[in-house]
Parts: sequence; C-alpha cells; structure tokens
Amino acid sequence: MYAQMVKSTGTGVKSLDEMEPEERAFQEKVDADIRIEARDWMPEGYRKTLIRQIGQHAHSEIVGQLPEGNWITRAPTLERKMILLAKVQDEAGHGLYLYSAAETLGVTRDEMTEMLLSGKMKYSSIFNYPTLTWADIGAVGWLVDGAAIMNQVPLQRTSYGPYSRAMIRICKEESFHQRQGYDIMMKMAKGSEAQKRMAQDALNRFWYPSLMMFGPSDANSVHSEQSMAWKIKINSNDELRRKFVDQTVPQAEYLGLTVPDDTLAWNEEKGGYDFAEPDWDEFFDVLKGAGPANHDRLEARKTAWDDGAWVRDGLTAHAEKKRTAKVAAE
Ligand code: BYC
Repeated sequence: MYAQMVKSTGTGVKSLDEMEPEERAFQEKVDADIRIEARDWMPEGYRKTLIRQIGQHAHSEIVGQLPEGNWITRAPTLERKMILLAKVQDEAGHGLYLYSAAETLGVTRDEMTEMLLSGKMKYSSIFNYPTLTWADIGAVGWLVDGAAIMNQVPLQRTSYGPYSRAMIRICKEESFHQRQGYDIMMKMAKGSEAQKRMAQDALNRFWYPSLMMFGPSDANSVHSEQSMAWKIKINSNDELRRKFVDQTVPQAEYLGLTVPDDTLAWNEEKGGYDFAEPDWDEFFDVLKGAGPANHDRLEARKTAWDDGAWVRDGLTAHAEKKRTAKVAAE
C-alpha cells in the first residue's frame, strides 16, 4: 500500500483560497510555526511525503553504517577504533529515532524495510560510494556528516513534531561526527607526504558525491515546492548546497588541500563561491542502482534482514504467549 503512496507525491501547491476549511486550518498552523502532531488532521500528501522523506533518512542512517563499519577493524589506533565504534553506534540510534518518527504516521518499520529491499524506497546516494582508505573515513566525517548537518539543522524546525524532535537529538551527535572526521583529515593532511596524498585523494573522490547529497538542482527537484510550503523542508536543495560549499572551502584551505574544482572562485558580489555542479547524470545513475556500491549495500541490508528473521519471530511469539497468558488470567 505504502509503495503506491511513496510514488504519488509531488503535485502543485494549493493556495489557502483553494483549500477546504480543514486543510486551510492545517496550513495556517504550519504557517504560524505550530507543530503538527501524530493525531492532528493532516493532508494525505503531507503524510506520504513525510513517510518518504523520514523513511529515506532512516534508511540512510542504517546503510550509512556500512562504509564506516568497514573500517572498525582497521582503524589505526585503539582511540580511533573506539571513536569510530561510537559513531557507527550513533548512526544506528539515529535510524531508530527516525523509524519511530515515521511509525507515528501509520507505516511500520517492517514495511519500510521491505520497501527499501524491493527498491521502492531510497537511501542517500552518498553511501553508494566505497570507503577505500582510512582517509576516506576522515572525508566521510568531515564532508558527509558536514553536509548532513547543513541539511539537518534546519530540519529541527520542520513542521512535524516527532520528526523535529528526532532531529534535535540527532544534530547534537552529528557535530561530534563532523569534528572527528575533520580531526582525522588534520592528522593526515599535516602528516607524511603519503598521508597528505591520501587525504587529497579522499577529498577528490568525496567532493562531488557530497554535493549530490542535497538532491537535484532546484529546477529538477520535484518535491521541494510542496515540501517547503508544508515546512517539511525549510531550505531548497541549491540553497543548502551553496551554504555547504561556502562553509567547507575555507576548511579545505586550512587543511592545505585543494577542492577538485577548477572553476571554484569567490564571488564578492554574491558573497559566496561560484562552483561547478556535480555530474547529474552520475547522480541519477546512482539513484537507479548503478553506483559503485549499490549492489553490496542492498545485499548487506538483505542479509541482515534475513538473518534477523528468527529474532523477529521469537519476539512476536513471546509477545503472543504473554498476551494469551494475560487473557487466560483475566
Ligand atoms: N540520494 O524532489 P527532490 C546522513 C531523490 S545521510 C538519494 O529534491 P526531496 C548520514 C528524492 O528522494 C543524509 N535520493 O526530493 C548518515 C526524490 O526521489 P523520489 C540523509 C535522492 O525529498 C550516516 C528525487 O530524488 N539525510 O544523514 O524534496 C552517516 C527528487 O529529489 C537524493 C536525509 O535524508 C539523494 N542524495 O529532497 C553520515 C535528510 N536527493 O523519493 C550521514 C532528509 C534526492 O521521489 N531528506 N533524491 O523517488 C531531505 O532533506 C530530502 O529528502 C533531500 C531530497 C534533500 C535528500
């Protein structure tokens, strides 16, 4: 049922005058920055869009553990290993908050997982790129978590209460994630020539995929207009991408690394950088499943889902046993 819903959003935005009284009252609440809660009336499209976006976000947190988990056994020191373990565990927690927030909209976690595994729901394109070296773990923390924070800080003010509250907790932890990544990059960039080369190579490979995390350009973003009217999204994809570039370029300069963009230049008039767009054909190919790690990521999720079947069955059987015992005792 939800697979159908996920595909059907992204229509034109109605004005207040075109709305029925119930919908108008809803929109006025949103406009006044009053949070919408699970039991409040909401348009069906609002609910579908939230399930799509929060579900995709939850899947991203869980799939996002894979490229980093890949390095836990190979972290260069005990301290780095402990930090990386804590970070990967945080991502699992973020996934749980977000699945719970989505469940308040009437979809179960099992349904969302099945939609992920069947390809009906997405996760962030960034996790279809492999982490080949230890410097990639630095680049992921610095750039990927940096992009995630840029996107997620405004989402703390998103109109749906459970999503907004989940984002407040998540953002507290994301800042630590970004700093640990930058700290790895500092060590590498100020280290030996070989380490510096690794850091530069990681920046080269992760720069454009990080810019893609904000979604297609505003002109090609099907959902932005309606999502922004509902304050599910607070900023447009291009706005956030620009803010990210403006924030990150000085950080790269401080590291003594070069952003892999020959066109990058400070534009005094607009008070921001001019920069090259990512290769959007590559982005859409990755979304269609043709990225370097799509297959592995989905296989890993499928294996985890199948391997966990006995736990889910056991918990359901236990709950049923308790329920029947309770009924018998009454
Ligand atoms: N990857 O109309 P648009 C993280 C899809 S990771 C894949 O602009 P929307 C983290 C989009 O779904 C970050 N798909 O869409 C975890 C739509 O397709 P459908 C996760 C993408 O939703 C661990 C189509 O393209 N964060 O936090 O208005 C370690 C058209 O796009 C992507 C979130 O999910 C993409 N990059 O805007 C470290 C934040 N971009 O669904 C970090 C919450 C677009 O119609 N999500 N698509 O088939 C959002 O803010 C928005 O959903 C997006 C996209 C800005 C991502």
